[in-house]
Amino acid sequence: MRRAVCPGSFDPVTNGHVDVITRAAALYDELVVAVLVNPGKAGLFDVDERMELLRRAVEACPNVTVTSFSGLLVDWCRSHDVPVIVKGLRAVGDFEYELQMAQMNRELAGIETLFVPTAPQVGHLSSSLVKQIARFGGDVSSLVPRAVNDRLVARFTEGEQ
Ligand code: COD
Repeated sequence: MRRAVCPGSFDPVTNGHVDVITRAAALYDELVVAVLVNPGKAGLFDVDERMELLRRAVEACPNVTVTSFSGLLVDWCRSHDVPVIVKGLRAVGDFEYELQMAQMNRELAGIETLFVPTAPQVGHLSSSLVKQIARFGGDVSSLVPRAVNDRLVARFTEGEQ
């Protein structure tokens, strides 16, 4: 059974994440999407809400499951017997940071990293840009799954905080 993990903050999931997850799911028997629990950084959405939005976004992929993790990613990989991390790569900025993490994760635990190059139509997307646009009333409906758009509109336009 070939297994891999797609880790991230996913605050919230964007169409860029969905593209990477969908393509990675086609390469492995089982793909786990793992949301980082970071007590030092409050996100816009809490981890349960991020996981719920992710599950809805990937419901067409039967071999994808969604979970959360805290601490070192390689410790999670070892304890769940997952030997591969999948990351999306957008631009040079991503590459420098991701290469460093990939090398470190391999040194720490022998875990390999597979990089999936972003699809051109979603290469400019990031959760932080999406939040910034939505916060000021911009339309992000073409950038995120529908449930995420609805949730962002509820948060920012309809005053739910
Ligand atoms: N197109 C393609 N890929 C994309 C896009 C897009 N438009 N947007 C995001 N991605 C990719 C990112 O490159 C990343 O691979 C993934 O999707 C998740 O992105 P984010 O922004 O939601 O998540 P990050 O980058 O904040 O997640 C960082 C981790 C949680 C993976 C990292 O901090 C981590 O592993 N933390 C655990 C602690 C640890 O082990 N640290 C030691 C590392 S050596």
